[in-house]
Amino acid sequence: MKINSAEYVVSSPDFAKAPKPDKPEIAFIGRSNVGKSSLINMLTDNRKLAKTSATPGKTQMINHFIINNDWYLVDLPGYGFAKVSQNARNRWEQMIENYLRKRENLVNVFVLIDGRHGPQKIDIDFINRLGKWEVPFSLVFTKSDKETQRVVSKNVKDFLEKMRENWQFLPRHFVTSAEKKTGREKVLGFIEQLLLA
Ligand SMILES: Nc1nc2c(ncn2[C@@H]2O[C@H](COP(=O)(O)OP(=O)(O)O)[C@@H](O)[C@H]2O)c(=O)[nH]1
Ligand SMILES: [Mg+2]
Repeated sequence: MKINSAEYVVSSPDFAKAPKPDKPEIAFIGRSNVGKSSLINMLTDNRKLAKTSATPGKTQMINHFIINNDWYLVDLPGYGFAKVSQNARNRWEQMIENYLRKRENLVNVFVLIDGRHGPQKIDIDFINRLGKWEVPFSLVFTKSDKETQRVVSKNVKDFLEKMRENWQFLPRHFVTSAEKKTGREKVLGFIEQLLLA
């Protein structure tokens, strides 16, 4: 897919206040600092679209961008930021669960996983909840330039192995680097397929 335009639309505190669901929507989520903003900027070829933040966990809104005047790209607030209160965490849970379960134009969620590490419980738990809610998702292993290919491949393999404990079918997965633009064509090609389906 060629990206002709990418524009910020709005930030919403909950799904009910998000834009009218009149276009297909692809969302991105993951642990704080996993490289979500960097990936969105890399995919859209826009260095400032999703603000790459040095203070993780700060943006607690559902952020809508419109791509090619045709579909919405959604940047969801990250999970697993240690310094937020239980209260803020509960609010996040509620907002995310509502959005993921009720957003009628949601086509797919990309769950970002830090490719430098082995499987983390927090990511597996989140994915298992997606399963319970029957939300379609794929995996993106980020920051692949920060480790050797061998280590990243092992991390991916171990993650998928871990998923097998709960899942009969494994999701599509991609390996990316925002730094090196690795995986850009594959992810965009997959989004194109999703939008055609
Ligand atoms: N080397 C490298 N660093 C990355 C990559 N993606 C993100 N980062 C860095 O990781 C940190 C967190 O990235 P950010 O996109 O803000 O993460 P977010 O909190 O998930 O939105 C920043 O310092 C980024 O520069 C990548 O693919 N390669
Ligand atoms: Mg971010």
